[in-house]
Amino acid sequence: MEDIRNIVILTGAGISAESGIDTFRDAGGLWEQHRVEDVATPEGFARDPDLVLGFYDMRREALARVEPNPAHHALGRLEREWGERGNLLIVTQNVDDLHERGGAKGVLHMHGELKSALCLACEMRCPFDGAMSDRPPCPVCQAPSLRPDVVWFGEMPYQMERIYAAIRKADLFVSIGTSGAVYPAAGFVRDALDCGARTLELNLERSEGSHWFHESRLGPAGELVPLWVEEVLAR
Ligand code: BJW
Repeated sequence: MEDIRNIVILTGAGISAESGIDTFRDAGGLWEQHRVEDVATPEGFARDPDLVLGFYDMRREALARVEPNPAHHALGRLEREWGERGNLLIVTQNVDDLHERGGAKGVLHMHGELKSALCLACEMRCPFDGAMSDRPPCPVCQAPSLRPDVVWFGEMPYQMERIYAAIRKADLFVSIGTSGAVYPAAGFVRDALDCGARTLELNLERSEGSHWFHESRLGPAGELVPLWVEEVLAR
Protein backbone atom coordinates (compact mmCIF):
# COMPACT_ATOMS: atom_id res chain seq x y z
CA MET A 1 0.00 0.00 0.00
CA GLU A 2 1.25 3.46 -0.89
CA ASP A 3 2.37 5.94 1.75
CA ILE A 4 -0.39 8.36 2.72
CA ARG A 5 0.48 11.56 4.54
CA ASN A 6 -1.80 14.30 3.27
CA ILE A 7 -5.55 13.76 3.11
CA VAL A 8 -8.33 16.00 1.82
CA ILE A 9 -11.90 14.98 2.72
CA LEU A 10 -14.87 16.59 0.95
CA THR A 11 -18.26 16.13 2.57
CA GLY A 12 -21.78 16.87 1.37
CA ALA A 13 -25.36 16.64 2.56
CA GLY A 14 -25.32 12.81 2.65
CA ILE A 15 -23.05 12.77 5.71
CA SER A 16 -25.71 14.60 7.72
CA ALA A 17 -28.70 12.65 6.33
CA GLU A 18 -28.65 10.06 9.12
CA SER A 19 -28.74 12.91 11.64
CA GLY A 20 -32.11 13.91 10.16
CA ILE A 21 -31.05 16.81 7.92
CA ASP A 22 -32.62 16.82 4.46
CA THR A 23 -30.28 16.45 1.48
CA PHE A 24 -30.92 18.56 -1.64
CA ARG A 25 -31.35 16.21 -4.57
CA ASP A 26 -32.57 12.93 -3.05
CA ALA A 27 -36.28 12.01 -3.22
CA GLY A 28 -38.07 14.27 -0.72
CA GLY A 29 -34.97 16.50 -0.53
CA LEU A 30 -34.95 20.29 -0.23
CA TRP A 31 -35.12 20.91 -3.99
CA GLU A 32 -38.38 18.95 -4.19
CA GLN A 33 -39.84 21.22 -1.50
CA HIS A 34 -38.46 24.56 -2.78
CA ARG A 35 -37.38 25.92 -6.17
CA VAL A 36 -33.60 26.29 -6.10
CA GLU A 37 -33.74 29.55 -8.08
CA ASP A 38 -36.11 31.00 -5.46
CA VAL A 39 -34.13 30.17 -2.32
CA ALA A 40 -30.49 29.63 -3.32
CA THR A 41 -29.62 32.45 -5.72
CA PRO A 42 -28.91 36.18 -5.13
CA GLU A 43 -31.69 36.92 -7.64
CA GLY A 44 -34.20 34.90 -5.61
CA PHE A 45 -33.17 36.79 -2.47
CA ALA A 46 -33.59 40.16 -4.22
CA ARG A 47 -37.07 39.13 -5.45
CA ASP A 48 -38.40 37.75 -2.18
CA PRO A 49 -36.13 38.21 0.86
CA ASP A 50 -38.84 37.07 3.30
CA LEU A 51 -39.12 33.70 1.57
CA VAL A 52 -35.35 33.17 1.62
CA LEU A 53 -34.84 34.37 5.21
CA GLY A 54 -37.72 32.11 6.30
CA PHE A 55 -36.19 29.11 4.46
CA TYR A 56 -32.87 29.55 6.29
CA ASP A 57 -34.57 30.33 9.64
CA MET A 58 -36.43 27.03 9.32
CA ARG A 59 -33.18 25.13 8.60
CA ARG A 60 -31.34 26.92 11.46
CA GLU A 61 -34.14 25.90 13.84
CA ALA A 62 -33.99 22.30 12.61
CA LEU A 63 -30.25 22.22 13.33
CA ALA A 64 -30.95 22.71 17.03
CA ARG A 65 -32.97 19.47 17.06
CA VAL A 66 -30.36 17.13 15.52
CA GLU A 67 -27.12 15.52 16.67
CA PRO A 68 -23.93 14.48 14.88
CA ASN A 69 -23.91 10.84 13.77
CA PRO A 70 -21.12 8.21 13.82
CA ALA A 71 -19.68 9.57 10.53
CA HIS A 72 -19.14 13.05 12.01
CA HIS A 73 -17.64 11.57 15.18
CA ALA A 74 -15.33 9.31 13.18
CA LEU A 75 -13.97 12.25 11.14
CA GLY A 76 -13.49 14.22 14.38
CA ARG A 77 -11.45 11.31 15.71
CA LEU A 78 -9.44 11.03 12.49
CA GLU A 79 -8.60 14.74 12.54
CA ARG A 80 -7.45 14.43 16.19
CA GLU A 81 -5.43 11.27 15.71
CA TRP A 82 -3.88 11.97 12.32
CA GLY A 83 -1.61 14.38 14.19
CA GLU A 84 2.05 14.16 13.20
CA ARG A 85 1.47 11.82 10.29
CA GLY A 86 0.70 14.59 7.82
CA ASN A 87 -1.97 17.14 6.96
CA LEU A 88 -5.67 16.49 7.00
CA LEU A 89 -8.25 18.98 5.77
CA ILE A 90 -12.01 18.45 6.00
CA VAL A 91 -13.78 20.61 3.42
CA THR A 92 -17.54 20.59 3.76
CA GLN A 93 -20.22 21.89 1.43
CA ASN A 94 -22.61 21.67 4.36
CA VAL A 95 -23.82 24.73 6.22
CA ASP A 96 -24.62 22.73 9.38
CA ASP A 97 -22.27 22.55 12.37
CA LEU A 98 -22.35 18.77 12.85
CA HIS A 99 -18.66 18.24 12.02
CA GLU A 100 -17.71 20.67 14.79
CA ARG A 101 -20.17 19.05 17.20
CA GLY A 102 -18.63 15.69 16.21
CA GLY A 103 -15.24 16.93 17.42
CA ALA A 104 -13.56 18.28 14.26
CA LYS A 105 -11.89 21.64 14.79
CA GLY A 106 -10.44 22.77 11.45
CA VAL A 107 -13.39 22.32 9.10
CA LEU A 108 -13.51 24.55 6.04
CA HIS A 109 -17.11 25.48 5.15
CA MET A 110 -16.83 26.29 1.46
CA HIS A 111 -20.57 27.08 1.12
CA GLY A 112 -20.76 29.08 4.37
CA GLU A 113 -22.57 28.38 7.61
CA LEU A 114 -26.17 28.56 8.82
CA LYS A 115 -25.03 30.01 12.13
CA SER A 116 -23.23 32.94 10.56
CA ALA A 117 -24.62 36.18 9.17
CA LEU A 118 -23.29 38.51 6.50
CA CYS A 119 -24.24 42.19 6.69
CA LEU A 120 -25.11 43.64 3.29
CA ALA A 121 -24.49 47.16 4.64
CA CYS A 122 -21.01 46.84 6.22
CA GLU A 123 -19.98 43.40 4.80
CA MET A 124 -19.04 42.09 8.26
CA ARG A 125 -19.59 38.43 9.10
CA CYS A 126 -20.69 37.50 12.59
CA PRO A 127 -21.91 34.44 14.48
CA PHE A 128 -25.70 34.31 14.35
CA ASP A 129 -28.36 32.20 15.98
CA GLY A 130 -31.98 33.21 15.87
CA ALA A 131 -34.44 34.37 13.24
CA MET A 132 -33.34 36.64 10.40
CA SER A 133 -36.95 37.13 9.27
CA ASP A 134 -37.26 39.43 12.30
CA ARG A 135 -34.66 41.69 10.58
CA PRO A 136 -32.35 42.00 13.62
CA PRO A 137 -29.74 44.79 13.48
CA CYS A 138 -26.16 44.02 12.45
CA PRO A 139 -24.13 43.87 15.70
CA VAL A 140 -21.43 46.02 14.05
CA CYS A 141 -23.25 48.76 12.08
CA GLN A 142 -26.82 48.31 13.42
CA ALA A 143 -28.35 48.22 9.91
CA PRO A 144 -31.21 45.68 9.59
CA SER A 145 -29.39 44.19 6.60
CA LEU A 146 -28.30 40.68 7.56
CA ARG A 147 -28.41 37.78 5.09
CA PRO A 148 -27.45 34.16 5.67
CA ASP A 149 -23.68 33.75 5.29
CA VAL A 150 -24.06 30.99 2.72
CA VAL A 151 -22.88 30.64 -0.88
CA TRP A 152 -25.65 30.71 -3.47
CA PHE A 153 -25.47 29.73 -7.13
CA GLY A 154 -23.42 32.29 -9.05
CA GLU A 155 -21.43 33.28 -5.94
CA MET A 156 -17.83 32.35 -5.26
CA PRO A 157 -17.36 29.59 -2.68
CA TYR A 158 -15.10 30.44 0.27
CA GLN A 159 -11.36 29.79 0.61
CA MET A 160 -10.82 28.27 -2.82
CA GLU A 161 -7.09 29.04 -2.80
CA ARG A 162 -6.63 27.15 0.44
CA ILE A 163 -8.64 24.18 -0.86
CA TYR A 164 -6.68 23.94 -4.12
CA ALA A 165 -3.38 24.23 -2.21
CA ALA A 166 -4.39 21.26 -0.02
CA ILE A 167 -5.55 19.25 -3.05
CA ARG A 168 -2.23 19.85 -4.82
CA LYS A 169 -0.41 18.24 -1.88
CA ALA A 170 -2.94 15.45 -1.25
CA ASP A 171 -1.96 11.78 -1.37
CA LEU A 172 -5.59 10.78 -0.77
CA PHE A 173 -8.83 12.56 -1.69
CA VAL A 174 -12.02 11.21 -0.12
CA SER A 175 -15.51 12.35 -1.06
CA ILE A 176 -18.35 11.54 1.36
CA GLY A 177 -22.11 11.97 0.82
CA THR A 178 -22.16 14.33 -2.13
CA SER A 179 -23.92 13.92 -5.47
CA GLY A 180 -21.12 15.56 -7.46
CA ALA A 181 -23.68 17.83 -9.12
CA VAL A 182 -22.39 21.21 -7.97
CA TYR A 183 -19.17 22.87 -9.07
CA PRO A 184 -16.46 23.71 -8.17
CA ALA A 185 -16.66 20.98 -5.46
CA ALA A 186 -17.66 18.37 -8.06
CA GLY A 187 -14.38 19.04 -9.90
CA PHE A 188 -12.08 18.48 -6.91
CA VAL A 189 -11.77 14.77 -7.63
CA ARG A 190 -10.33 15.47 -11.09
CA ASP A 191 -8.00 18.11 -9.67
CA ALA A 192 -6.81 15.60 -7.07
CA LEU A 193 -6.32 12.90 -9.72
CA ASP A 194 -4.35 15.30 -11.90
CA CYS A 195 -2.08 15.96 -8.91
CA GLY A 196 -1.47 12.23 -8.39
CA ALA A 197 -3.76 11.54 -5.41
CA ARG A 198 -5.60 8.31 -4.81
CA THR A 199 -9.35 8.95 -4.86
CA LEU A 200 -12.09 7.26 -2.83
CA GLU A 201 -15.81 7.92 -2.59
CA LEU A 202 -18.09 6.86 0.26
CA ASN A 203 -21.70 7.42 -0.76
CA LEU A 204 -25.12 5.82 -0.66
CA GLU A 205 -25.07 5.53 -4.45
CA ARG A 206 -22.59 6.34 -7.20
CA SER A 207 -22.12 10.09 -7.57
CA GLU A 208 -22.17 11.88 -10.94
CA GLY A 209 -18.36 11.83 -11.08
CA SER A 210 -18.04 8.28 -9.80
CA HIS A 211 -15.82 7.19 -12.70
CA TRP A 212 -13.11 9.60 -11.49
CA PHE A 213 -12.64 7.65 -8.27
CA HIS A 214 -10.20 4.76 -7.95
CA GLU A 215 -12.62 3.19 -5.50
CA SER A 216 -16.30 3.63 -4.58
CA ARG A 217 -17.78 2.16 -1.41
CA LEU A 218 -21.57 2.33 -1.38
CA GLY A 219 -23.69 2.47 1.76
CA PRO A 220 -24.75 4.83 4.56
CA ALA A 221 -22.05 7.21 5.78
CA GLY A 222 -22.79 6.32 9.41
CA GLU A 223 -21.53 2.80 8.66
CA LEU A 224 -18.90 3.36 5.97
CA VAL A 225 -17.03 6.29 7.48
CA PRO A 226 -16.22 4.77 10.92
CA LEU A 227 -14.96 1.59 9.17
CA TRP A 228 -12.79 3.59 6.78
CA VAL A 229 -11.39 5.71 9.64
CA GLU A 230 -10.43 2.55 11.58
CA GLU A 231 -8.73 1.26 8.46
CA VAL A 232 -6.76 4.41 7.72
CA LEU A 233 -5.63 4.86 11.35
CA ALA A 234 -4.47 1.22 11.46
CA ARG A 235 -2.11 1.67 8.47
C1 BJW B 1 -25.83 9.62 1.37
C2 BJW B 1 -26.70 9.34 2.42
C3 BJW B 1 -26.16 8.63 3.50
C4 BJW B 1 -27.82 10.42 0.94
N1 BJW B 1 -24.87 8.25 3.47
N2 BJW B 1 -24.56 9.22 1.36
C5 BJW B 1 -21.32 24.04 -15.50
C6 BJW B 1 -20.08 23.56 -15.16
C7 BJW B 1 -19.44 24.00 -14.03
C8 BJW B 1 -20.05 24.90 -13.17
C9 BJW B 1 -21.28 25.36 -13.50
C10 BJW B 1 -21.90 24.96 -14.66
N3 BJW B 1 -23.09 25.60 -14.73
C11 BJW B 1 -23.23 26.38 -13.63
C12 BJW B 1 -22.14 26.24 -12.87
C13 BJW B 1 -21.87 26.89 -11.58
C14 BJW B 1 -22.73 26.39 -10.43
C15 BJW B 1 -23.05 24.90 -10.56
O1 BJW B 1 -22.32 24.03 -10.14
N4 BJW B 1 -24.21 24.58 -11.10
C16 BJW B 1 -24.58 23.17 -11.28
C17 BJW B 1 -26.05 23.00 -10.97
C18 BJW B 1 -24.15 22.73 -12.65
N5 BJW B 1 -21.92 26.59 -9.25
C19 BJW B 1 -21.88 27.78 -8.63
O2 BJW B 1 -22.56 28.73 -8.99
C20 BJW B 1 -20.91 27.91 -7.48
N6 BJW B 1 -20.08 29.05 -7.68
C21 BJW B 1 -19.24 29.12 -8.71
O3 BJW B 1 -19.13 28.24 -9.54
O4 BJW B 1 -18.47 30.26 -8.70
C22 BJW B 1 -17.56 30.46 -9.80
C23 BJW B 1 -16.25 29.74 -9.64
C24 BJW B 1 -15.45 29.62 -10.74
C25 BJW B 1 -14.23 28.96 -10.64
C26 BJW B 1 -13.80 28.44 -9.43
C27 BJW B 1 -14.60 28.59 -8.35
C28 BJW B 1 -15.83 29.21 -8.45
C29 BJW B 1 -21.65 28.09 -6.16
C30 BJW B 1 -22.41 26.86 -5.77
C31 BJW B 1 -23.20 27.14 -4.50
C32 BJW B 1 -24.04 25.95 -4.09
N7 BJW B 1 -24.88 26.34 -3.03
C33 BJW B 1 -25.71 25.33 -2.36
C34 BJW B 1 -26.57 26.05 -1.31
C35 BJW B 1 -25.68 26.45 -0.13
C36 BJW B 1 -26.44 26.97 1.03
C37 BJW B 1 -27.49 25.99 1.51
O5 BJW B 1 -27.18 24.94 2.08
O6 BJW B 1 -28.67 26.30 1.33
O7 BJW B 1 -24.88 24.34 -1.75
S1 BJW B 1 -26.72 24.38 -3.50
C38 BJW B 1 -26.55 22.86 -2.62
O8 BJW B 1 -25.82 21.88 -3.42
C39 BJW B 1 -25.66 23.17 -1.40
C40 BJW B 1 -24.79 21.95 -1.35
O9 BJW B 1 -23.62 22.24 -0.60
C41 BJW B 1 -24.55 21.64 -2.80
C42 BJW B 1 -24.11 20.22 -3.06
O10 BJW B 1 -25.09 19.30 -2.66
P1 BJW B 1 -24.67 17.91 -2.03
O11 BJW B 1 -24.04 18.14 -0.71
O12 BJW B 1 -23.90 17.12 -3.00
O13 BJW B 1 -26.10 17.26 -1.73
P2 BJW B 1 -27.03 16.37 -2.72
O14 BJW B 1 -28.37 16.35 -2.13
O15 BJW B 1 -26.89 16.81 -4.11
O16 BJW B 1 -26.37 14.91 -2.64
C43 BJW B 1 -26.41 14.13 -1.47
C44 BJW B 1 -25.68 12.84 -1.74
O17 BJW B 1 -25.62 12.11 -0.53
C45 BJW B 1 -26.38 11.93 -2.77
O18 BJW B 1 -25.41 11.42 -3.69
C46 BJW B 1 -26.94 10.79 -1.92
O19 BJW B 1 -26.93 9.53 -2.57
C47 BJW B 1 -25.99 10.77 -0.77
N8 BJW B 1 -26.56 10.27 0.49
N9 BJW B 1 -27.93 9.82 2.17
C48 BJW B 1 -24.12 8.53 2.44
N10 BJW B 1 -26.94 8.27 4.59
